[in-house]
Amino acid sequence: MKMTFRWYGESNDSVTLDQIKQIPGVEGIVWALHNKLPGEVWHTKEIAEVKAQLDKYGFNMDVVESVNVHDDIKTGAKDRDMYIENYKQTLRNLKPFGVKVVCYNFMPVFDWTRTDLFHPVGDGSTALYYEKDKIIDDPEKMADYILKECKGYTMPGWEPERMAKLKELFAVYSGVTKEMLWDNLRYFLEALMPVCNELDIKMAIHPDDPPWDIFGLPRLIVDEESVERFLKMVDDPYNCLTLCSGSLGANPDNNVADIIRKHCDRIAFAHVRNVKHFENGDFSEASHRDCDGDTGILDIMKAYHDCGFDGYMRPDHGRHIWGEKCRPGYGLYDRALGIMYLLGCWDMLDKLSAEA
Ligand code: DNO
Repeated sequence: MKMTFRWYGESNDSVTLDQIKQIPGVEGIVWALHNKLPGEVWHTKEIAEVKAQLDKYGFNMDVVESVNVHDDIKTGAKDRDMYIENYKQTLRNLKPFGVKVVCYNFMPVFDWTRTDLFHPVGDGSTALYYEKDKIIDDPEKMADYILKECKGYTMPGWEPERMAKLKELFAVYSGVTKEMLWDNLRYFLEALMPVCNELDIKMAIHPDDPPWDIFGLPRLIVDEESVERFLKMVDDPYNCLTLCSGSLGANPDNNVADIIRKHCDRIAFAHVRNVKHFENGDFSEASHRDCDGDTGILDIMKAYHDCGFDGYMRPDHGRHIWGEKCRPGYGLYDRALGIMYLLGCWDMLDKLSAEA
């Protein structure tokens, strides 16, 4: 397992590379060109700038999160082939920098969705929160809230220029059924796989977060059955998963450790996050410690270890603790605590298996 840490880039993150360097065990930075809109080609010169920043600290840039997918590809619109060609070109431009895994998602309109970015946890800290009843019929109200509360940071998937066109986006997706979305995903991946094989770059889809339909929009990667359908649909070792325990774990019926055991060879990138469920369907994000949530972090780490997982892992969202001012979910402190917990589990599992 190779431990990584997500960083949004110079002048786009409250956390510095200097700070990340002091967290034990981090080998690589999960990065992206966050100024790029979906569909734009990432140019070599821009990638080289990030590489120079990471090189100073000896971090690799093996994992990109995310190269976002243009809506024309998701909806199967007439320009999709042009955007797929752009995507291929971006992959070609990433190759010389050692990139091995590209994370992306196929969620219509919204990326991950929460109703409260700073919800009190009860110990003085706050965390991202999802209140089911707030996600019923008014996406614009929710988008306004997110844009107002995100403390000036542009959050991936919630770019103001996209949110300004929310009505148009909903109109574009209105005729797209779940089966059409599956077809468009297959079309996209079948076009990319030869290039991924040639470049040795894995495409790693992020599950839908939350893992159910919202605002009448279909969501695909939501449970074991859909994960299986996805992997079989394009049965290629370069068609992989970003297995996000928090996204899948938001549905109490999903057993994330079981999914890992079943599909470990196709997991290129592991997001480890803990979620606490409430009876009415709401959920709160929690510390990475197993007993603080319901995701089964210990079972998850054991499943990865038993399978000999040698892909990339990162702690996922953290709470906001000790008064830290940061991007929602992406502060330094709680994610650094998360890494120490995950590495603590891993080191102990290594020791136990060496002694066995
Ligand atoms: C949220 C993230 C997601 C993820 C994308 C991948 O914090 O886990 O935004 O990066 O869905 O494309």
